Amino acid sequence: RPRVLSGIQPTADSFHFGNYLGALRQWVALQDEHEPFYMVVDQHAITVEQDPKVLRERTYRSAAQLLAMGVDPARSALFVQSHVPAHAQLAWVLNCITAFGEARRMTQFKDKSARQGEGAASVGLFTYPILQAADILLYRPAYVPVGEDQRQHLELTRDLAHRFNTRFKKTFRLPEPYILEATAKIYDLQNPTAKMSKSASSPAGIIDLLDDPKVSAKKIRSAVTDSEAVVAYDPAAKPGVSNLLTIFSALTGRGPVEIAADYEGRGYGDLKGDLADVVVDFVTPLRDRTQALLDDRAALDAVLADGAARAGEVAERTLADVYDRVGFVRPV
Ligand code: AQP
Repeated sequence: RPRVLSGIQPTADSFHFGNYLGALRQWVALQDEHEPFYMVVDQHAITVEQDPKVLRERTYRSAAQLLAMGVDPARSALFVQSHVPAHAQLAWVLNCITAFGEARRMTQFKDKSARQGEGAASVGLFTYPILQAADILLYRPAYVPVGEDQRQHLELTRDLAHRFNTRFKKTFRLPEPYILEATAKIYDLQNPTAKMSKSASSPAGIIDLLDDPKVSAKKIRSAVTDSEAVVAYDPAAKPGVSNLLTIFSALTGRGPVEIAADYEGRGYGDLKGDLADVVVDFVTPLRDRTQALLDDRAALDAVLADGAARAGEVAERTLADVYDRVGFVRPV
């Protein structure tokens, strides 16, 4: 079975619909035919300041949400990044084969550092894509399921893998991004040309999976649309309505154009009301399952320990090859 790998940051109390539809849903779907490694990337989280107590809690909440949405520890190694030291170790080697200018071109760094002023951004935020390359390459995966915003980082990962393979010896597999076109980018409800984002969206623009379902329903009913009052799927001309149709489609398995046709001669209010019901039906059991999982920390710890042991075994082997190939003396 081909391997897949992906990660998510524990930087919020809840994942949002962008995370879920852009990436996490694919994590669950890929389990049948693949060998997955899925991780909560706490080391990425600290590239911006975190409260230690909150970070620890969010790491558990992240793991619980993943299990609640269907990540199955029998088929997937689910682990916390800092539990597998090989990630940081390989990142150092990759740092040393990355050109400064190459790292500088990463648009996510430009966006995120611009918010705090480039001079104040951490060096960790700057080298984040290189740690991400290490996360991926250690497992030699075929695919990396992510949202569109990660495409550039995946390109860097492939460049670094190719460079290492040519400079030393073939060690890494060049991974392919696994990005589903229809849900590659979910937009902010209040600003439907910007991505739904933990750090950039206003609370009204983002639907959290663990929000009170009544609050999520209200946010959908207040989503920004346009003044045309015609329900149609046209992302360029009607980004707000199309985003709602994309979410509706992803949760029901019906096409966005087909859904739009149901609303012929009706207004946006009807579409929003029905979508709100669909979202409430989806998040209500997910919330309950997450809470039940969070109530048994020992069981969560056990899942994560098992995942780290399985991941660590694979990662250590790759790291040993890398250390050997760059010329490090083997410890006796
Ligand atoms: N709006 C989105 N549409 C589709 N996919 C998305 N992803 C994030 N936002 C959207 C995907 O979610 C996965 C987890 O990403 P992450 O842990 O790196 O989270 P993130 O990028 O920090 O999440 P945000 O909300 O985008 O936070 P900001 O804006 O603060 O960085 C990834 O696969 C990502 O593509």
